[in-house]
Amino acid sequence: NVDRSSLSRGALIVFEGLDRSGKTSQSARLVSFLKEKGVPVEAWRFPDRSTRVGQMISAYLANESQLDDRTIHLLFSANRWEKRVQMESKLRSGTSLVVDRYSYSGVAFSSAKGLDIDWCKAPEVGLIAPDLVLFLDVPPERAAERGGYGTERYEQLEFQKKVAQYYSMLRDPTWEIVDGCLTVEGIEEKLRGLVSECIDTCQKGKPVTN
Ligand code: DGP
Ligand code: NA
Ligand code: NA
Repeated sequence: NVDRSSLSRGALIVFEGLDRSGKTSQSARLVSFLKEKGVPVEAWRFPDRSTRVGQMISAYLANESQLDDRTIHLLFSANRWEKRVQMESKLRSGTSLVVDRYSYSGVAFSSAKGLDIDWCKAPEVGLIAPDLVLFLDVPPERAAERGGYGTERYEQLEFQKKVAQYYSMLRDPTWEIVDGCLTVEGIEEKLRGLVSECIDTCQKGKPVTN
């Protein structure tokens, strides 16, 4: 006898937003909530700095290395591609993934530097499509006030304003825009509702797509 529950797949849930929008803490809170409910789930993030490609990205972000804009764009993309097989097998085995940044960051941050948006999208084609994108919406000025930016390359107000403009061009029906200026608990509550619905739909047989 086949256990039907083992056939249901996990959901690919992606957090997007500007630096300091609260993605990292909200994704951690969401993962603990789902784990407590007994949902099989893992917290992922991109860039995944643990791989060799990820280490090159990390050095670039820390301004320890200089790379051509297209070169670093392709490294960020390669960092997602190198995790694709594992991502698909997790989802198919029933584990949901909550991912802090994905292709939308790839396109928004590189387009904000002036690269052609279609060129930026091309290497992302064929990666697994998210079931739900949770965009934490915080105006760049507000994000900048939050304990200040770190010292990484993109953490500057003028640049973040451009990133926000490109993000707004990338919205699609998988997106839910969540007001990132609400209280931590208010945001958490909204996210929980959106995610529970998404996980249900995936369990009921929504296919995994590229
Ligand atoms: P984080 O570890 O989430 O703080 O991300 C590091 C920085 O890199 C952050 O400023 C966002 C940026 N970033 C994330 N993914 C990509 C990507 O695919 N391409 C580019 N150009 N930047 C990215
Ligand atoms: Na950052
Ligand atoms: Na972050």
